[in-house]
Amino acid sequence: MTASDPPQDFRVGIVGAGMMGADHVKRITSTISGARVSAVVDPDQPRLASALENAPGATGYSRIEDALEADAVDGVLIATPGFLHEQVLLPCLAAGVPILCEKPLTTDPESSWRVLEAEQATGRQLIQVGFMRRFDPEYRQLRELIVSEEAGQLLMLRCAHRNPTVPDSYLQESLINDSVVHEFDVVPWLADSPIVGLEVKHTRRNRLTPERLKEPILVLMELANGTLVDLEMNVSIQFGYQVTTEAVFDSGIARIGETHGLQLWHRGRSGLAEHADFTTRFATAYDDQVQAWVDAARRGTIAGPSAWDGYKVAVACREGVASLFDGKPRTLDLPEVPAFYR
Ligand code: ISE
Repeated sequence: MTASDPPQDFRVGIVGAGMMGADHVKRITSTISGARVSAVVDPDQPRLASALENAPGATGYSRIEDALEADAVDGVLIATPGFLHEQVLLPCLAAGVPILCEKPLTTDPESSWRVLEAEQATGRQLIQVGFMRRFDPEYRQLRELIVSEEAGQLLMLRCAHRNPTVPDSYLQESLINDSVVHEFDVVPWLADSPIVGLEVKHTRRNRLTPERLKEPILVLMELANGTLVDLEMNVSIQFGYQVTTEAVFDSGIARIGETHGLQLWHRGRSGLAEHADFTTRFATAYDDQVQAWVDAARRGTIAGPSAWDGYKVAVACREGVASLFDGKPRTLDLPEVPAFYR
């Protein structure tokens, strides 16, 4: 290559062509600069074929090992269900490629620890975990406000995480592992203080929730700096998708995630349109996250939550699920952060 040659695009392999994987294929093809989808990996042939339609020039594989062996990718975006993450992460780490891994890192602390060990053996941080809320513009503004102490010290966070409905695959523990998992990452990041205790409480059951679920739930968290956090986790609320946070300070409050946009007065009512799901609510966050990852990966680094962050969340999820089922408060004990992640 000479100095006048255009820089090569970063070749991304997307593993998992379900809802999130297909969304990322479109995002990288149409919105992200400096990258293209070079491979899509999924054992399900119709799903693979449909994702490949949005990735001109990409090759389909049924196993990640084949894409790595063919030297078809410079980086990998993992969008399979969480229980498959470890088996995709390990060969990618062994091949030394940068990884953006959709949340969670893995589904339990033991497997997350194995991933940490494998990453440390490579000698550099290759994993960024896809906790995309850290890239949401309003979350970023709120974090800056907290850090600046413009309205005083942060005293409390009051969060709500509402889904209209959930798919059949969503089980009782998914309330924590699939949904509250986001708050377990973003709350300590916002407040710059780790979770030291948590408790899950049940309110009256929503009669519209599927038979297998008992929700909404209230999750209480205590942070090391004394901040208390409450979270309404609600997945059958029908009206739309909403994720809000109210921060209470010494001398003021701040709110993010409020419904906004075009207000319509019509047929005797006035209103704003609400999001139907997370792909639109967090579209900017997903775009910014993937762009930041691509740019950082090209420089040989990461630009977001690390595998250690993923491990901490796995520990919080284990305790959260335990409290979900027995209602008892839990304290969170973490091993010392390995020097590699300091
Ligand atoms: C889903 O998997 C997500 O990650 C969404 O962000 C979350 O709001 C939803 O509850 C989960 O099921």
